[in-house]
Amino acid sequence: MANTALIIIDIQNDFCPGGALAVGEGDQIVSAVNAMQADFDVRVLTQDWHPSGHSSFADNHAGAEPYGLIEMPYGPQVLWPRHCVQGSEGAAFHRDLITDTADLILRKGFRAEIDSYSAFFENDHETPTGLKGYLRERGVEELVMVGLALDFCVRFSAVDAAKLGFKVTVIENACRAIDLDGSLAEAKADMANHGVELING
Ligand code: VGL
Ligand code: ZN
Repeated sequence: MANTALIIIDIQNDFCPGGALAVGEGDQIVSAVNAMQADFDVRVLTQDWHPSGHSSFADNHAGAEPYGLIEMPYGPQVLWPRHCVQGSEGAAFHRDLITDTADLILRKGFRAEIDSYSAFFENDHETPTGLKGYLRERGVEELVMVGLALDFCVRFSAVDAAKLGFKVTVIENACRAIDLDGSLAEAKADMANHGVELING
């Protein structure tokens, strides 16, 4: 699949059982994701990668609790437990994930003042990560996405990609969701509205 890239989102220890922001069964997608990798010519891994003072961490806001909302200059932001701190074991990829054959590892969320769910734009929906240019320069037109979490980083990556004109398919059984206050249903509707195909692979 020469013009198709596999985008593997945030399969990191902190999003797996035992991690700081564990997604239920997050580790159970690893073998399915590994099995898919050889079918793609272009393989991109993303890595949530926050400095210690990151504004999405509840403990950087006096009196705030994880999973609350705050207003940021770019809009509402969920406050998360401290996770995926740059260089920490929690930020490392799950140990069984095949990473050696990745063409690109894209890190995101590295600016303290802004979160970045999407692999394409930070949460202001404006600041680019550079991934669009990378894929376009390599002639990629179609994307298959898998990873964590379906209702946050996979959702926003898929919707942004569709808006940019890529044909996007999300493999639901190779994703797991956080499902915070109806976020999974909202994510599915948002993806469908933007022409993202959600299928079981
Ligand atoms: C994610 C919340 C905070 C994700 C990252 O990878 O879905 N969710 N940071
Ligand atoms: Zn994060």
